[in-house]
Amino acid sequence: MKIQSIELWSVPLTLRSPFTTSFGTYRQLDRPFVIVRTTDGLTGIGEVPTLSDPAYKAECDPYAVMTSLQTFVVPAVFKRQKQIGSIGTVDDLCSSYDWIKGAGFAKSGVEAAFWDLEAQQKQQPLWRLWGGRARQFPVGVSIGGNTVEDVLTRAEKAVGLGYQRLKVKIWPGFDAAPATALRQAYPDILLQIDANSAYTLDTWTDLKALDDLELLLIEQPLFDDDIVLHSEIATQLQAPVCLDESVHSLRDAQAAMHLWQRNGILDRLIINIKPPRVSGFSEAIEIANACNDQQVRTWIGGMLDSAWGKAMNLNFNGLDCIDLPGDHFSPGGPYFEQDLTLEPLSAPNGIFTLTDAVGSGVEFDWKTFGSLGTRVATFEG
Ligand code: OSB
Ligand code: MG
Repeated sequence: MKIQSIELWSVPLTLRSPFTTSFGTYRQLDRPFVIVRTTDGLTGIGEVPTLSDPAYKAECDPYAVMTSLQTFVVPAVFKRQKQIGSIGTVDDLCSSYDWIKGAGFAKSGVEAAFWDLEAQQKQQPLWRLWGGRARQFPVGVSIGGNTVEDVLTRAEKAVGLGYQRLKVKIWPGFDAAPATALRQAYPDILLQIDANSAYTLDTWTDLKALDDLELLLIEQPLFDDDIVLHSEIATQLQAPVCLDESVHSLRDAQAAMHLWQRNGILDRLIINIKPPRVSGFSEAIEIANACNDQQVRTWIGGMLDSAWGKAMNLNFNGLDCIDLPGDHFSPGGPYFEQDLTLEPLSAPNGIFTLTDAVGSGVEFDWKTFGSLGTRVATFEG
């Protein structure tokens, strides 16, 4: 594959309803997109699902991502192409920028565009390139409300649309109330909570009060960069502890497995795999397989991605080793006022079915992309 150009775009997407987490409320998100054009006329599209600021994690904001892409990542790819003539595989691509520490979100956008290109070149769906199958699987939703009433309204919509797994955002002072209300309203639903690292060593014990709600998991209660302390508090909670923010790589996932194993609770470790948080799909697939080898359950997290990003993640769920429903849909219809695929994604009765369509399985809406977005930079080989 010979790259002709790489364009960086910024696309503002407006949420249909605000999304609240322990670290803030989002209404509009500026999304970097990486558009890779090859000399033989193919175009690959990679979304970087940034949030507005680095409150979720370092380098998950559009400013850091654009700076990394423009200054280091994209130049490294062209430098490698100059050295070896072409970027034949995703491995070639990743090795061109492996030396850059961090910048996982930025790298994941370039990698996503390359997978899209490879799928077109081989005329295959992404799930097949990734060793999956045309699976049917249940999907979940994430509820980012800021009052119990708001949470219940969103949940009611989600359950009405057939979704069978609910995740609710919590924080100190807003945990038992929303979780208990959801459990009372839906006694049999798969229910999980996500703290986005809002608790400390003084406050995490509040979560023990939720242990009789039969939670599927408790996601990232402690610090965004911590694995060790999570492995310690996990011994004192009945619900499995799920890591999100603190897993950046296969090595981090292995470290977590080591610690949970040492504490004799490996069956209570769950890992949320988000491709952009781990630099892209190739690392994400390695994590999924490594967890599966040790019977550690995994699921695919979202970042309020556009339908383009969600479609790619749904292909990743084609891997048999992904165990639990992912954050692939919003609770009440589409996330955004204007989205970036021609057809909206749909999961009748909460079940998504992968097809044989080439690439992500959906058509990118170039018209909406062009009307909302701005081209920030163009690099040529
Ligand atoms: O921790 O999973 C998270 C959204 C923004 C930041 C962090 C998270 C989330 C979600 C989004 O829960 C879920 C989705 O994309 O559907
Ligand atoms: Mg999370």
